Amino acid sequence: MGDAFPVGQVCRLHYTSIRRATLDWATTTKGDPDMLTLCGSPRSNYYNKVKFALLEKGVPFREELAAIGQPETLKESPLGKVPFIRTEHGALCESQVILDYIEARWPDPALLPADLWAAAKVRELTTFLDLHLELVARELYLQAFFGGTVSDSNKARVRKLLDKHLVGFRQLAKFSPYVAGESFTQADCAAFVHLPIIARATRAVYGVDLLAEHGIDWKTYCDHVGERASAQKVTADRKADQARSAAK
Ligand SMILES: N[C@@H](CCC(=O)N[C@@H](CS)C(=O)NCC(=O)O)C(=O)O
Repeated sequence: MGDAFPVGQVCRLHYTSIRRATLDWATTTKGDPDMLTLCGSPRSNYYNKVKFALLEKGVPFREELAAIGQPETLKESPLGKVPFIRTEHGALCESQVILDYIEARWPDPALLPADLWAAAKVRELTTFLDLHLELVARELYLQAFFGGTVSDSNKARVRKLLDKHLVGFRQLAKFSPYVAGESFTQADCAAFVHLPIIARATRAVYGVDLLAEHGIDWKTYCDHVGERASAQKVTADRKADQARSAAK
């Protein structure tokens, strides 16, 4: 995934300018892609978390661009956030809720262990990644990626939180080789898309990659996960979307 991963930046530029439009590729050939539409942008890390899971599971789906906070998006995602999915039952937002729905509806291949305790441990890790790492680091994106400024007091507050939360994450994460252990799980769908952007944001704002400082070798991990065909598609689609936007 490397350094060229300005998801936050591209999200912002993109979402203020795009129109809703159906992307012209059907991402899988198994089943009917009309069953599920993934809405948002290939430049959103949460969108890519869901897309990664759909691709891993071979679930047929379509993709549709949806802009943050726009009236059309608010009709289906009440906080105007992406991603959301559209199914024959209606719309559903929140990436982890979506992953759990997908897991229940299309159980094979499983992205959660059959063992209830092991599955809960995977969810614990995903919660750390989404809530305690990414959501906290997100406060830095304005300065890291958008040319804005984060106040010194907010920088200090976020750093204190990240230092605490990264110790906790390190305690839970296995990286052996997957984030929850020997098997690829939902937690990898989150880790693969979140860790690089958190590293970039902290490096941009604090001059240091806080993940690396806490002994988290996210690059080796992402290189390994990035060998999967589904990860390569997520990355390639993100880059293509960024290139399309830059060319406008
Ligand atoms: N908790 C949400 C977070 C999604 C999220 O924050 N998406 C970003 C795009 S990467 C967004 O929509 N931001 C706009 C906002 O927060 O208003 C999820 O897991 O789906």
